Amino acid sequence: MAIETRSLSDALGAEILGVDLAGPLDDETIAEFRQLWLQHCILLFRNVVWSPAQHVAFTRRFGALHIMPGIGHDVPTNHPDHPEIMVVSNIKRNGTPIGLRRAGWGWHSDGEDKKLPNMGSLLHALKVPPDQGDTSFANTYKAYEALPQEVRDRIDGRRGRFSRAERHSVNYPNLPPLTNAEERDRPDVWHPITRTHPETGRTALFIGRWAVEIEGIPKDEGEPLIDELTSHAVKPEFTYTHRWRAGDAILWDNRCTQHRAQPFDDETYERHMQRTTLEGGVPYFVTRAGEQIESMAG
Ligand SMILES: O=C(O)CCC(=O)C(=O)O
Ligand SMILES: [Fe+2]
Repeated sequence: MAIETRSLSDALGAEILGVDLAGPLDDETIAEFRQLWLQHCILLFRNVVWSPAQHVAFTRRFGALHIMPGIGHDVPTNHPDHPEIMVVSNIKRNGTPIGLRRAGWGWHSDGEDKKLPNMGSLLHALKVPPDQGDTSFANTYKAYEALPQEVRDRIDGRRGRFSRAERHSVNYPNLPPLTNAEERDRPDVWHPITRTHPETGRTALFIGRWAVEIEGIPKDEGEPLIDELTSHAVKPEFTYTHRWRAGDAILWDNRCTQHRAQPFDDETYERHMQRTTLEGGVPYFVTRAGEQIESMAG
């Protein structure tokens, strides 16, 4: 069966038409979803009505699930009955937050500061504000391919140091600083900033808001280069911004995209999203000579 799709933008993304995710789905359909996902980098499903258990079960068909560690002690991150579901929400119940507020209000790919960045994520919108609370996505294959050859030659296979410890309070100014134990749990990691996608073989730019240093490049050159690459990666021609409707679910591939939640008036409006997360492998880059350059500990 050929699944019908609609393109979301010139940059990336396809909407899947005519499939009810709450119904039974055979392996052939899942395999088709995967091919479409690899091709379009993000897939949108509309009118998804399912329980947390169904959300988890559907995601599992794409791979093993990652359970998000808490960040910022005392802030609940995961669903109380389904730890595989991270709750992104500004809603409070009896004065207590039920999820992580202001998650991802800056460009990133999920888990890029971890040793094993997350392969993919599936975000389901349950409650969204009118006319705001969008999420933007960037196609980092396109960003890489658009770089001038001399920049590619300079950065191909180089690793960047991604540091939760150095960037936590910059990226999450609303959260308490990391405790010593949290800092120990999130050591720095060096990832290749040009990354070979393990399924498509294409190269994507892999650099975002946790990167603080590039291997072999002095700090005074490295920092402006990081700024240049991170802003290049999310130029309008590589991006698509999604205006959510309740019931939308987007499955994105963290190996070839970045995303950011667009800041919204979260004092006035409620926004409630639930996310499952797919476990990833060790990032690597394959050079023209066939050498494989992998991430390494910080
Ligand atoms: O709330 C959003 O739009 C995205 C938040 C985020 O970065 C994530 O769920 O991975
Ligand atoms: Fe995210």
